[in-house]
Amino acid sequence: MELYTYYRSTSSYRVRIALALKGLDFQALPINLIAPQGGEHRQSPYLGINPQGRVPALRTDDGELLIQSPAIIEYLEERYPQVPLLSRDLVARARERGVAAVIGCDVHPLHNVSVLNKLRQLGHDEPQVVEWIGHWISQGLSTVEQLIGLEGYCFGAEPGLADCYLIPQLYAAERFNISLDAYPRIRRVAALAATHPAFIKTHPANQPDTP
Ligand SMILES: N[C@@H](CCC(=O)N[C@@H](CS)C(=O)NCC(=O)O)C(=O)O
Repeated sequence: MELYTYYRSTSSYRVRIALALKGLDFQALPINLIAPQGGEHRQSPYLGINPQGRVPALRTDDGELLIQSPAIIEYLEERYPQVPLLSRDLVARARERGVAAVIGCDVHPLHNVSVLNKLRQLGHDEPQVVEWIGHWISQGLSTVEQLIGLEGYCFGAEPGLADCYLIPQLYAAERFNISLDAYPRIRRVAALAATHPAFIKTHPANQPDTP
């Protein structure tokens, strides 16, 4: 498989974690979102891969191109069920997907590169942009703190879908200097992930395009 990725893209990071947890090999094809001549994601040939101009995109073993991290992760879960990311229990699965959706639908889209650039274009200065980011990430983490379990990863002894979303979001929180002091459960999950080979391998500091 080939993954179009950018080292600090949290959506790409989610897919990298899912692949690594499942023990699946892939070739990383870096797409530079902040290239000086304009992001590679907004230019040919990448627009031929993903007309939305965003990462990640996955080329499967069968040569099919997939976009959108939730769809890619669901594909991996269904195609390679051996190491499941979701519980068997229907209600538990819905809760795990709920945490993923808080982050993937309600937090990350609000601090995406293009959204922040639009705020700047509309005249918001950097302190306002920073306040915007902090507000939405803190609100999302506060929600997640109340949804996840009291021990282990988000939902138990093994990492799963919710962890694929949470750990990249924590990387973004750190980038934007957002304190995790108020979230002891989340800090516990972060500490566990920091020692897990799949999370170490997929961390933005360890990618082929890490500067
Ligand atoms: N919902 C999409 C979001 C993808 C996305 O927004 N990716 C970001 C990087 S994390 C991106 O490519 N941003 C480029 C831009 O906003 O111009 C997914 O989960 O794959």
